[in-house]
Amino acid sequence: MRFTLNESPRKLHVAAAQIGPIYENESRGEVVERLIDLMEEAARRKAQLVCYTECALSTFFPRMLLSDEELLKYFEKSMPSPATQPLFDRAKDLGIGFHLGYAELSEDGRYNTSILVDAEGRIVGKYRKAHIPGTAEPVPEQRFQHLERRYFKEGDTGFKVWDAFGCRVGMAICNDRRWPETWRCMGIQGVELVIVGWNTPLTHYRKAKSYSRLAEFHNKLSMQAGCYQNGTWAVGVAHCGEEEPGYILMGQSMIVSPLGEIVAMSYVNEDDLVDAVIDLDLCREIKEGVFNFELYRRPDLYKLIVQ
Ligand code: CDT
Repeated sequence: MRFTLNESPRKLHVAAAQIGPIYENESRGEVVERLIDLMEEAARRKAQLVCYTECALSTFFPRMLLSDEELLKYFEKSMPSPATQPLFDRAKDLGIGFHLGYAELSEDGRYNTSILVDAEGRIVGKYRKAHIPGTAEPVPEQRFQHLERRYFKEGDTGFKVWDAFGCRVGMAICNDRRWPETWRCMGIQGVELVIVGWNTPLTHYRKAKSYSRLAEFHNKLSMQAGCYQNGTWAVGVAHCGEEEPGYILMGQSMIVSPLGEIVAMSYVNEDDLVDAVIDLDLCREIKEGVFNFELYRRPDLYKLIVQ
């Protein structure tokens, strides 16, 4: 069937709920209140789905070397947890769906996790971060660490997609967005909306020599290429700002179209809401065109990728 723009388009109103600095002494309750404020603003704008970032409930603790006991306070043992129940309740009252990233403590270990919650408050999807960056041991010469490999196990869920919000939704977490395999695994399953939260410390980029000036460019490059090459929309959501003197997280929460264009982006490094009404049928123009996988992909030549 030929694709025609505006032929009974499927529309979804999405919002990226960017969160600014979360200080170490801020309680979980205070953070959840900030998230609810953003949700209420999303509802006022009539958004149907509000997306929060990676590990949205606390300061970005992987910068610190913590004991197992100290670590516990950053993790949720259940979802909804007592601290996040008010977020679930408010969402149900408002009839809005949401995406939330959090640090998960499960029986088989600690994961960097995200969930998708429908407008009735049901958890309809769960994803555990696959590409865990940083180190397991502190790097002595670094003032700020990135100890995700110490605190989180590598995710075991793979890249699934869910039929929700009238489309096919997938999730990825921060570093995952830089990997084409993340996008392609979801692309092959017909994804139409990818939700990604991030904590990207510019501190590391500043040390990264040749590409230190390119942090924001690499963010856009990954998001825009992932969308275009798989014909999908994406909502990218930052936890940003100066969390402690000298420790700065990148912003740039954005909504990207299947054509690879940024249609909305935050220009501040604090709590902010960026929203757009997206036309899901626009995905077809790419999926049935330049990236028609059935017609043009050559998986027989791609075996090296998984060997
Ligand atoms: N949270 C996360 O995955 N951050 C990484 C940067 C890690 S720098 C060691 C990112 O890809 O943005």
